[in-house]
Amino acid sequence: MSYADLVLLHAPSVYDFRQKAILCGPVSDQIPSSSVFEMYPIGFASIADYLERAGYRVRIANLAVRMLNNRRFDAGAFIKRLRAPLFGVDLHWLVHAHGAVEVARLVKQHHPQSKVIFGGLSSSYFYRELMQYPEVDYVMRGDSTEEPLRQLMVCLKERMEPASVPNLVWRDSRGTVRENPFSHVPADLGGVMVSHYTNVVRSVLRYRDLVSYTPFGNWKEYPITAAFTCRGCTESCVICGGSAAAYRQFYNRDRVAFRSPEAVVKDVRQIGRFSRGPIFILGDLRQAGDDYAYQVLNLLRSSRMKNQFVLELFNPAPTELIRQMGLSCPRFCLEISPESHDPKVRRAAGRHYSSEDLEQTLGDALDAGCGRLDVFFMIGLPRQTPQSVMDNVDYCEYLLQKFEGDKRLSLFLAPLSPFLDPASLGFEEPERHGYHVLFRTLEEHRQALLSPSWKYSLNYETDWLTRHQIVEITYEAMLRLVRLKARYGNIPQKLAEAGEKRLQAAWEMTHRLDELLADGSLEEQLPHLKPKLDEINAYPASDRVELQLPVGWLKIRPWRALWSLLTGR
Ligand code: B12
Ligand code: SF4
Repeated sequence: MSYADLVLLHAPSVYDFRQKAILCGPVSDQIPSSSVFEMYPIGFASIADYLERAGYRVRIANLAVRMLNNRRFDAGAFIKRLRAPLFGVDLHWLVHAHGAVEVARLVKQHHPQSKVIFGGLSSSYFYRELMQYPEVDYVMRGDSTEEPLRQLMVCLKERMEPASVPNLVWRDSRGTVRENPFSHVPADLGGVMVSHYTNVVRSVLRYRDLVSYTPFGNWKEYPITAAFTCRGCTESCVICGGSAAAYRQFYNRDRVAFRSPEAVVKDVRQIGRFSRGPIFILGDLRQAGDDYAYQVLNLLRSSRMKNQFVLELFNPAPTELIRQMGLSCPRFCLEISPESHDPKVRRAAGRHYSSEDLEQTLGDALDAGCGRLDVFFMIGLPRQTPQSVMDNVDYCEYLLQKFEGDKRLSLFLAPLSPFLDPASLGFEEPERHGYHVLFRTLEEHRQALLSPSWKYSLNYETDWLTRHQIVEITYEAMLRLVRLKARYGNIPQKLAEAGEKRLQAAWEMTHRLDELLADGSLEEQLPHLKPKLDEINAYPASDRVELQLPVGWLKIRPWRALWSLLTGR
């Protein structure tokens, strides 16, 4: 197998998920990944692009997708065949706490001479604890690790101690853990993500390995991609580990760093060369001010791209901006997350706007010709009671009536799961926000992921909802919502039936697991339940199916991609 200077590995959430008997629950229904959380951070592509431009060879291997798509795929044997002095493992999302450390263990087992580096937001949060695992040599902190990594590559090549590499946590020759200053937090992102999508296409061809670069299980059927507008966030939602408050306190970022409108639209053009799938412009465009938002929209308009765009709003927007979205991105899909129908709950969760303003924006989006309008509500918020969750479903019906069952209106409700994010205000100031945090350490979260039911991996309760109530009300409310959508014709009857079947079977299984736990026979019975658990986990999540935008038959354009690589056009 060919040599690389750095191999970036993405682990599944639970390393041996194929052997384990776990009821996953609706933890990932609203993202393209499955409960294996097989999507790797886009930062991998950015790191690879930056280091390749500096003359290094970087290879990405999405082990999670490979394990998911091929039940016989042997991750250990695959890792054994790789050759590199440095292996990077992302622990960006805490849901990978189990898999990431196990993958590091495999790397050390097969390549004891190679170094292992961790990075991502969760690594940056748990860096001290991570350094206690013998399989972790380095942790690189922060949301912008491209340049510090380049400096580390130089040190490794020159056999120098990395004492001057910013953001790096490492062990010196006496085994003492050293924390270098966390000083590389750039405000200017001009030097990164210059050609990361083109670089991915080039690497797929170089290593003849599309699977390892595939972002999630069925990406070839549904090739959604994303263009990033920034690093950080201007908002401070209580449940979010990527909020302004979290970035300030844990990731040393005082201010959001924005990419220029030109850079964002350049990404979009790069994507258009190989994909006709939807493109998600991540982050509310108004974060950098209204001018920025209009500039991006104007550039998108002049790009004349045929791909469908997904845009997001953090709070209601003026009618004129939404009209502009419709003009620049015909059939655009708009996403907004009021979290709760109840303004008191919404405010307690950190979103300060009225339902009237929300409804005005929803109406404006439909009038502006949006192709779909996704509205997300959440379970597990401060001040939210079981009754409030059920009232939220009633509010969904009210919206369907108000907008006359408009088929473009898609309403979603899901639990905050499996974890309340570390670094979020809820996690850091639990009493203030009514949270009870059940696990604090990385190792506790690692073990929690192995629980037989998602109920026991939840790392929180609230003053208003126990874990048991979160699970019960989730199934009750989600079932009612599926039926409601079917009644209003917002989802096809068949999809509703499949969704209902999945929710009902999973709900019953949570009760069965509780009974077995209570009578002390869970451990003995679990292996017998595995086939049933696998079957339930494999039922299609109707929310995920509903979230997929229609794509034409020619979704990926491999020859066009190859041509543009060869010709630079
Ligand atoms: C965009 C986004 C997504 C996109 C991801 C697109 C992608 N492929 O990256 C989508 C919508 C799919 C998503 C999904 C999820 N997300 Co999200 N997401 C975000 C968001 C809004 C922005 C992240 C971002 O802009 N990154 C910028 C890119 C360029 O950087 P990056 O990928 O992070 O990589 C850099 C560094 O992190 C680091 N790095 C990363 N990996 C590695 C590895 C090594 C070895 C090194 C050295 C460095 C390194 O270096 C990179 C380059 O500098 C943040 C919130 C925020 N404001 O930050 C939440 C956030 C990261 N997501 C979060 C969560 C919880 C999730 C989900 C688990 C939610 C769920 N239950 O479904 C899923 C997981 C999906 C999966 N893996 O399958 C939490 C994470 C909290 C935590 N600590 O665990 C955050 C903080 C907030 C939130 N609640 O949404 N998410
Ligand atoms: S959840 Fe709130 S704080 Fe977190 S990234 Fe989204 S808007 Fe920002």
